[in-house]
Amino acid sequence: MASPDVIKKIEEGYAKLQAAKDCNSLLKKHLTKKVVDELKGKKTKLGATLLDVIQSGVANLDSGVGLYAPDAESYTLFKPLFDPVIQEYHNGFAPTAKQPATDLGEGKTSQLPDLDPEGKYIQSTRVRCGRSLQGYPFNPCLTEANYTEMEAKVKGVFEQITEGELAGSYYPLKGMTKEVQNQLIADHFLFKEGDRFLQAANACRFWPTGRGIFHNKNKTFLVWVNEEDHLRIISMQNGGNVGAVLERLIKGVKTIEAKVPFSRDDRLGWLTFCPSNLGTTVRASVHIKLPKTSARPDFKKICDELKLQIRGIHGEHSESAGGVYDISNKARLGLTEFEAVKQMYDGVKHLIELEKKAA
Ligand code: ADP
Ligand code: CIR
Repeated sequence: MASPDVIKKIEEGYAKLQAAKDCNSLLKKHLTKKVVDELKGKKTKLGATLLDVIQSGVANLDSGVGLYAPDAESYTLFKPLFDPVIQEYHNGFAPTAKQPATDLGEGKTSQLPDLDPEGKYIQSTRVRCGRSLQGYPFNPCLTEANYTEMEAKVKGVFEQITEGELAGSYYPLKGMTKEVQNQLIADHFLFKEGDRFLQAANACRFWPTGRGIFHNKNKTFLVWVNEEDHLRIISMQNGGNVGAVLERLIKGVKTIEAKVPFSRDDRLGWLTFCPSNLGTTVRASVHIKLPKTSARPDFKKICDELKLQIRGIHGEHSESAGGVYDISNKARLGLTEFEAVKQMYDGVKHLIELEKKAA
């Protein structure tokens, strides 16, 4: 049972959200009085409460989603809150729906030829997925010893990738110079530091312990360790060759998952800390310049209809710069990995056609 102090904070959080006229988060919408009363006393086996779930969105009223799952059990214990958020974020994925079996798109990448062979619009393409190590909860429930142990475990896996394009080195954040770290962030390879959404979710404890990045020589295959998720596996390169980027990601995911087991839920697919990443966990994106189309007042509406999400040049919660936008698939649950990438592919193809017509 949650303590009276925690219950009081949950009720204060609810009141703060209700009073915030400019707050449009999914948390605010779905954290009704009924849900608060039903869930405020509950606690998972690891001790997580509704307060742990909602505190990021309460502290950050500009959140789009606003909630996180401190552990896997939270998705079931706090279902009356998570289910409607999941349904709205992931294209209507119903409480009775089930994530399809994994299909990364092996043997199908030739269906994704270069979106911009003349290099007129797309600067770079990236596909990432998240994975959680079996046997460990998510950030707020991890101990310092857990972080160190998990890092050692995955470092051991990286050390076995010695041949071919994927071979590289692991660079822990601990000991990395600020200069190197900031350059990696500016070049879009490394996660940023001090994300206020993650901090308020209690996801940055013991930082930089256990955090780091593995990458190959060309920085086309990268793995983030213990940032938002235990692992973020990433493939990226300049230009618009989505098929080649996906092909490399498939190779990377298969190599890693052959050596370490990941948490998967029968209904929700691959488990992640943020409900927006469940299922495939795939975000396939391009950095693209569409001067005419992006200037249209209905640009966001066009992207919404194509099931695309617009982010800024430095990722989530950043602004566009120099007319470059990060355009990706929005939903990650209720479709296969290949379908998620294809959603971005088809949508961006359409946007490029619009741009050509407007010229
Ligand atoms: P995530 O994609 O893992 O959800 P972010 O939105 O914060 O997280 O993006 C992480 C980094 O990846 C940022 O630096 C962002 O600019 C970079 N990035 C995303 N898509 C692309 C792309 N297509 N090309 C180059 N960098 C990209
Ligand atoms: C928010 O609600 O805006 C942040 N908590 C981030 C939510 C979306 N995150 C994501 O897609 N990885």
